[in-house]
Amino acid sequence: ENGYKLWLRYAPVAGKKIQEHEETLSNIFISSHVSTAGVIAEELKKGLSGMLGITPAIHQSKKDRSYLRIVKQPGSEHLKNLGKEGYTIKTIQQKNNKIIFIKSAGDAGLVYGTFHLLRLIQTQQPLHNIHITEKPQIIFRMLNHWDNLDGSVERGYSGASIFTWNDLTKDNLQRIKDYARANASIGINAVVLNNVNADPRILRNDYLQKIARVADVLRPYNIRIFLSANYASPLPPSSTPDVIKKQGGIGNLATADPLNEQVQQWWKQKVDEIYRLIPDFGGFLVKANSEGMPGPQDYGRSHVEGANMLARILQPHNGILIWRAFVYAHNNKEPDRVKQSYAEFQPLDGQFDQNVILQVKNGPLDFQPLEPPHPLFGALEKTNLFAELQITQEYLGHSTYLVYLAPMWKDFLNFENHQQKIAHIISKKKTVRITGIAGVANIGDDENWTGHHFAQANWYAYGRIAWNPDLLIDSITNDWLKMTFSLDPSGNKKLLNIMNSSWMHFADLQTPIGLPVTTDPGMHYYPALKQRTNMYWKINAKGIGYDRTASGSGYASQYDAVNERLFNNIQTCPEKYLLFFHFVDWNYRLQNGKTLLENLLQGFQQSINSIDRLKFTWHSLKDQVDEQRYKEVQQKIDLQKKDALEFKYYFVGFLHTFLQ
Ligand code: BDP
Repeated sequence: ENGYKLWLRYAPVAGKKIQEHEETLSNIFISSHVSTAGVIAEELKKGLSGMLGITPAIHQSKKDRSYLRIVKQPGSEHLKNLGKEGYTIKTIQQKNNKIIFIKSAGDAGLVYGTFHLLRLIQTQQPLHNIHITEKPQIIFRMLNHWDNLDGSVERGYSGASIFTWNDLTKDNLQRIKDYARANASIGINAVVLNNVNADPRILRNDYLQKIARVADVLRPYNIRIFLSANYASPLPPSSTPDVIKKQGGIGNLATADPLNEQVQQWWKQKVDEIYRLIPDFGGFLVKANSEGMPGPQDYGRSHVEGANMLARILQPHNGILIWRAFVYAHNNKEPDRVKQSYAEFQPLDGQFDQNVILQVKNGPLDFQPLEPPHPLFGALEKTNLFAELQITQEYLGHSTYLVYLAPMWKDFLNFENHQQKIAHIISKKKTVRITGIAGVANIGDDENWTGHHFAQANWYAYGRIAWNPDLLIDSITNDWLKMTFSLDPSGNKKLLNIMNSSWMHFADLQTPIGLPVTTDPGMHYYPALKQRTNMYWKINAKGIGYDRTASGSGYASQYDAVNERLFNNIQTCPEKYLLFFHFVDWNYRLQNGKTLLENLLQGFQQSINSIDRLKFTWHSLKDQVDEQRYKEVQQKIDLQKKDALEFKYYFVGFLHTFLQ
């Protein structure tokens, strides 16, 4: 096996629990007028033949027999309350017949219900007495691809882009279809196809035509397409191609000023053109005035003016405008860069239009292995907010390290600010209409999609969490393990434990006690410490860290009063964030009674030990895993060990230069 099938392997399952339903699963009835009937039938055939060796008959009418019935009931009050994506699955016994119902008020809900039933079989759950009611907790469950038009992927570690714009053949479309199946199986319903550092050419008609073909493939799986738009698109093309991303557009105007009428007209025509080709187009994602990208501030206009202009043009089409809060403007005078985003956007609360969404990274710095949650969560009452997570392991060992990110995301979602858990801030509508979550994808054209076989788990877990941020991690991980491998229960348990602790062990090495940005400035992989001092943290003979308390940069005051107090005080600051918020003396004693230095060294060693345990465990599962995947994972583990050891030696050596 090469991993291409992801968690949709549909490997044979045996056992009485499933066998007693074979007749039911061999006869499928799908009610008429289900626009997704084709993909539902196709998936069931694939799944049931793989797992149970049966080829189900698809019936148009119901007779007196056992059936799997897939029924759309738009009129049912109960189903309407679950929305078009919600569904129920229920088994009933009618005379001698066992019937499994999947019901929804919408076509999408039936697709999700089908994947759920297949998952129950894959994970060998009993089917005789099920009564499931599901409804997504978050409206937009997105993937953000950072894919470029030339096929490269920014921060991608698993090959080239799967969106091959120069060569969109049938084969590529098949891969895109498999990508859609995988996404639908975990509830992802929206994808941004291109990099936030947007090449303006993506909005050219020739590209839009190709995108429309991709949209046709994704539509039956309930996935809407979004595009990253370059704010300078109305400008003429740049004459210097190497800076095409940052300067120049695809138009012929002299300005991209959002208050200019011609600019507005340009965007209106462009948006109309897009909707003619892709009637269910979702909208734009914009990175503006950050890291050199153009934006309204280039013309003396605010983020509000910039975003609302585009939002008003998308609004009649039911489109939304997602504006990123990740702003590092070169002209910002604030030395502590983590303060910029909140300072810029918190005062704008209430000024954005109703179809504008602010997309905020989980942390204030930049997708670090460990950093405190962004203080904007909970601080905006009248602004739609999407959380942006990173599935690709930019700062988390690329596709070389086995790092399972679900525990990190859970930690973020469980954090409370302004008396609310982030999981609820992003999922419960109070004063805003639109909820959402975005994950920067780790998908590429590698055979196994994600480079590391275990990185598939991050894509999987992200989708499940996006559907329901309150889900328990272990249930997600267990499902993934059972669907991805065919291990005995003790093998599953061993891997579950290793996966769950992998994030903290990684952080112990690369973000120890909350010290962020320890890697090189380009790749964000190899250790680089000297270059990272001053801007991100300080180090000298006395200690290490960054003082972000009231006596330092004052960043802690961007949180609510409870967190501010907690973080400001070295005694109460959670130790995992200690060096993020404080400059700490080498001899300061942590809760375990050991000094800061001792803790750092101990963490490094534990991190290395955890890789040894991983290696040992993986080896013990050799007989249970197919050869190709076994070997490929083993090779990754060896490389991880080597690179982690180097990281450790480098780090310890660096620290010693400051210690007498
Ligand atoms: C940083 C990445 C960079 C992205 C940027 C962003 O290093 O490649 O363009 O974030 O999110 O993490 O815009």
